[in-house]
Amino acid sequence: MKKYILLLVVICLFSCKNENPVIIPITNDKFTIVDDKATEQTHNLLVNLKSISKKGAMFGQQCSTLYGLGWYGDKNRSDIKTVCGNYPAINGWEIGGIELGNTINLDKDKFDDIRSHIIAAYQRGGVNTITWHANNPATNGNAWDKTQAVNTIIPGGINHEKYKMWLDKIADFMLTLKDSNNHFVPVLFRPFHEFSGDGFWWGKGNCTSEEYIALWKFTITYLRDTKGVHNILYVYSSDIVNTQAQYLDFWPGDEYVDVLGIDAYDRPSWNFEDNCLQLTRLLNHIGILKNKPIALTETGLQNNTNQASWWTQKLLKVLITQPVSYVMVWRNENTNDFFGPYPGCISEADFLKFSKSDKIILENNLPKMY
Ligand code: BMA
Repeated sequence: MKKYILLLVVICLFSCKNENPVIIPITNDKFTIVDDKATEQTHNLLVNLKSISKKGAMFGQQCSTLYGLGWYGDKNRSDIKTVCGNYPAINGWEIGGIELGNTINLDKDKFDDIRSHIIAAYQRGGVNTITWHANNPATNGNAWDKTQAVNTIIPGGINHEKYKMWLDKIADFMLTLKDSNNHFVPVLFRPFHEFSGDGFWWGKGNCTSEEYIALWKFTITYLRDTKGVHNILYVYSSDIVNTQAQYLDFWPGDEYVDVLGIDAYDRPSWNFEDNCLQLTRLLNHIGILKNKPIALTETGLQNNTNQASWWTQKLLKVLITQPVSYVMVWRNENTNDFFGPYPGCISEADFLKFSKSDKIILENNLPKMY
């Protein structure tokens, strides 16, 4: 019976025209979570991520409360909050460098600061997600060093023991994420992102799909079963893709993924509204098949100096038609590398309008997530 309902949904999905909002009921209600020993809060986060998309998309930014344009480390500050009065609902953090035992990440942010911002966001009711631009384990070069490495760290590889020590460092960090009640803070961990492109040593072209899958499965089983880390939801996220097959090329199996993501930035060759809409429709389709929440895990128009209405005319148009659970723009590093709004930027007024849309969820209008 379920098969027929699913088929109906799929037919309905394909028969809907682009301009019509697509609201698709979730019919496959079997709940699955990667870690069946996940803490109650982590479990609740996944349940609520699935349902929040009926209300709207949580909006956020990488490193938003740690720094922004012209400031670093100020208390209770975020460029998003300065522009619209509210903190992001989803907060992104980067732990590249943790594997080396460093006290700062590759962007020179202190892990102690990252930890305290994660805990603070959680205690305010917000959600945190973590990326890992891991060094190349075969060469000790950075994440962009494309020398083949995945085959050296999976079980049987010459750097496998070294990789286990790297994961020990990640586990140590995850296990220090505790609130004042001694509860673990859940995080959405998004390792080995943008796998469909060849930008990183773990991307397509630099490893086979079998190697990537072995790496993904080992990483999860080691953190979960060997190290006993139970405050993680796992996010599988590609770069832009054209087909479902391409998206699922590195798929490790339904039982190894909690959330489906795509990173899709506005780019010169693109009509963002159309192209990103197509992508999120594809993601939504796969999300229904897999019964998992979907997210636009990275997006933005870098250094926007000429599209004053990008937020409402481009991004919002995508978000209002697709049940995306969250959307995150990358960091405001400096005036030559920013993705979010800031006071005085060209899109400030439009961002304020965007933030007031009933489809956009910031920290102040987040339902209880845990
Ligand atoms: C990338 C860039 C890099 C940065 C990395 C990790 O997208 O912003 O400069 O080192 O993310 O934060």
